[in-house]
Amino acid sequence: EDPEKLAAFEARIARGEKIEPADWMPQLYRKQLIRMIEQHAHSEIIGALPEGTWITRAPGFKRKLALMAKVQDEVGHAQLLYSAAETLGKTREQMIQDLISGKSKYSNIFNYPAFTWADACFISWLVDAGAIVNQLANVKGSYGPYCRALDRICAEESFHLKYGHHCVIYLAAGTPKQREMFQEAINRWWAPMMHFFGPADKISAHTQVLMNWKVKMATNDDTRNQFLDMYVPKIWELGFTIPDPALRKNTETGRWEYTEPDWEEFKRVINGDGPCNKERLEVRRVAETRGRWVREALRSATMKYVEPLV
Ligand code: BYC
Repeated sequence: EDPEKLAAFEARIARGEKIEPADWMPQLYRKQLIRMIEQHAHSEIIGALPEGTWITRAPGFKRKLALMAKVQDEVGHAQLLYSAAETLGKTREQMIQDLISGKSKYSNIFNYPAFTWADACFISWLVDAGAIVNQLANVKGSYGPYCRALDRICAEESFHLKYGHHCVIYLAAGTPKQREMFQEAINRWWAPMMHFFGPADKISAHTQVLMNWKVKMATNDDTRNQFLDMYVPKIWELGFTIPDPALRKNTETGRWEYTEPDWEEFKRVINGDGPCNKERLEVRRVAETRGRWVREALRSATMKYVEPLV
C-alpha cells in the first residue's frame, strides 16, 4: 500500500472527515467495513424473524400493528445497510449467498427461540437497547455511507425502544403470571445479551484495527458496560432479577463486574451451532428461492422498458 496515500487517509480520519465510496482507502479498511456492515445487515434481516413470528400472536390489535411496523423497520434497516455495504464493491446477491451458505456471520442473539410473548418483549426493549448503544457510538465513525445509514436507524430504533419498554412495563404491572413470564425471559436471554456486544476486549480480533480507523468507536467491553449502566437499574427498578450473582457495579472503577460470559457457547452459536441457526437460514433460503422469479421478472422488465430510452 502506498505509504503517502495511507498517511493522507489517516490524517483525514484524524481530522474527523468522512471517507466516501470514491475516495482512496486501504484494502484492509474496505475489507473490514464490508465484513462489519454486511454482518450488521444480516443481523437486521435475521433479527426480524424471532419477533416476526409473534406478529399474529401479539396480545391485541394495537400490539400487532406496532410489532408489524417494528419488524418492517428492521427489514428496512437491512436494506439501508446492504446499500451501504454495496458502495464498497460487494454485490447484494453475493452478500445474500454468503449469508445463506453460512459463510457470513450475523448476531448471535437471533439464534435463540422466542418461546413466549415476553421473549418478544425482551428483544424489543433490551436487544434494541443494546443495538442503540452500539450504533450511537458508531454513527460518529469514519465511513460516510455507514454513518448515514446508522443515523436513520438510530432514529427508528428509539421508537422501538419506547415500544419495547411499554410492553415490558405492562407485563411488570400485570398479573403474577405476566411478571413470571418476563422474569423467565430475562433468565433465558441474559447470557446471549452479554454475548451480543462481542467477545471480551482481550480476545477481540478486530477491535484494534477498527478503532484505529474510527469504524468502531467503542470497544466491546465499553459498550457492554454502558448497556449495563443504563439498563440494569431499569430492570431492577421493575422488581426483576438478573441471573448473575456476581453482577454489581464497582463504584470505585465505575465499571460493572459480572461472571465471565461463556465464550465457548458464543463461538458455537456464531459458527452455526446455536438452537435456531438452521431454522433461521432456512427461512432466508426459502425466501430467496421463492422470490427469484420476481427479481428475474423485474430485471427483464427493466431491460425491456428502460434500455430503449437510454
Ligand atoms: N454475533 O473481533 P470481534 C438488531 C464475531 S441488529 C455474531 O470483537 P468486531 C436488531 C465477529 O464478527 C443489530 N458474531 O469483532 C435487529 C468476529 O468474527 P469474524 C446488530 C459476532 O467486528 C432486529 C469475531 O466474532 N448490531 O439489533 O470488532 C430486531 C470476533 O469479534 C458477535 C450489529 O451488527 C455477535 N454478537 O466487533 C431487533 C452492529 N460479536 O468476522 C434488534 C455492527 C462478534 O472474524 N457490528 N462477532 O469471523 C459491530 O458493531 C461489531 O461487528 C461487533 C463485533 C461489536 C458486533
